Amino acid sequence: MVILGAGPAGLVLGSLLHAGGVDCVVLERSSREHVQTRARAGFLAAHTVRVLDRHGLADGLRRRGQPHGVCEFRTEDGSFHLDYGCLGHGELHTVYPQQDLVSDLVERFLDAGGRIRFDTEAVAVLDADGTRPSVTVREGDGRPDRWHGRYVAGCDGRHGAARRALPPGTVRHRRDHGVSWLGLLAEAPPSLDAVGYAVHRRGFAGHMPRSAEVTRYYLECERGSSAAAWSEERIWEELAVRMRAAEHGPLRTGRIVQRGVVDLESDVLEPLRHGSLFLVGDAASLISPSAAKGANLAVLEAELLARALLDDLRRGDPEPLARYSARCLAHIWRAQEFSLWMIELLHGAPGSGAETLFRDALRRSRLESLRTSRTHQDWFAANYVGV
Ligand code: RFL
Repeated sequence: MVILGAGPAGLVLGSLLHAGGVDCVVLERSSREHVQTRARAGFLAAHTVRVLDRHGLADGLRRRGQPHGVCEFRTEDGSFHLDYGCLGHGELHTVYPQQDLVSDLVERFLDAGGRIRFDTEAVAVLDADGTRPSVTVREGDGRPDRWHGRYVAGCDGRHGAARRALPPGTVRHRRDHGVSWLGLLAEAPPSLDAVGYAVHRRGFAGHMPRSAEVTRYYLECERGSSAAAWSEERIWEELAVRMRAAEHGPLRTGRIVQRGVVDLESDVLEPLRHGSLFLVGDAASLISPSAAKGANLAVLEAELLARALLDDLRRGDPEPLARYSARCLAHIWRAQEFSLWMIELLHGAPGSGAETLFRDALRRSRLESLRTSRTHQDWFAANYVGV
């Protein structure tokens, strides 16, 4: 089995297959240090923690992860808290930085005897429609090589080699939500005991705790903005205005250690299987970070695929593999729908015409309903923490 990519999807898949006695190798383009320090997600759904627990992969997050169950909305009509851990199915998030999860998974996999080839870029997946696919690679020193396996799992993200191997008939559902965020990582303690969503006429601002010393912030910005054009002073000023610090108390500031502009997009491929090649995680579907679902979907899909592969390879039952794509797509579309709902909740429409005013009134009504309706709150909580 050849697995492309050592992100959450590839590492969970590799661990489960290795534990099930399947010979597999993970090919990763970047260095070990790079994948173990790449800060991205932080909010793990209860289901994700259960999957990791079930397979003995949750020691680190059980020790150092923080349970989290409250979000706060700050709007032009006032502010309110949602104690979502006590609503819906009563489930919490665990806040655990993705780079820590990836570090744990790498260590666990290698300790168990698993193989990861870092600095090895997959160039092409060949013969995916047959029973002996292979992957051509470029090693760190530029040397070409080739790996063969019964199956290939493309866990190499949106721009990886797996997507390039799909036949022309593959359906690609794409949507640009027309919104961009400046994503920031600050060496600053969280300013609220909650995830903060600020809806402001200057644009959205978000506050996501990561640890006692680090906080992720988002600022809605113009499409095409350059992250470098924002000085630290301007970032903190803009965050304070949009998060209404004058009313709710000052933000705890610190050095901005990572920044980048994210265009909010959805991109789902269908089906997620082409012969002996399977797509998992961001390679299968890209989802905007508005609802914090990407890493959670990656883990869910990796477990589904691992089980299906074990059924096929160990018990000779190909049925679960045949259902893999449809099962994942059901989860993916639910997550896409909720993520879109969040985007519409948090952003006004540009301009000042009739469409803008209509969408704005709708958004305010949604927020009011979320503030006052227990049914709506339960629905939100179940979707917010679930995958
Ligand atoms: P990854 O993590 O991108 O890993 C793919 C790996 O494949 C490697 N690769 C290749 N290797 C070999 N050959 C090639 N040709 C290759 N091409 C690529 C890459 O180097 C990489 O190591 O994908 P995976 O495993 O599918 O995991 C997906 C998640 O990383 C992603 O969905 C999340 O980070 C999304 N996301 C969030 N998800 C959540 O569930 N909760 C969150 O709170 C959350 N916050 C976020 C996020 C994404 C963000 N960014 C990236 C926009 C916050 C941000 C800012």
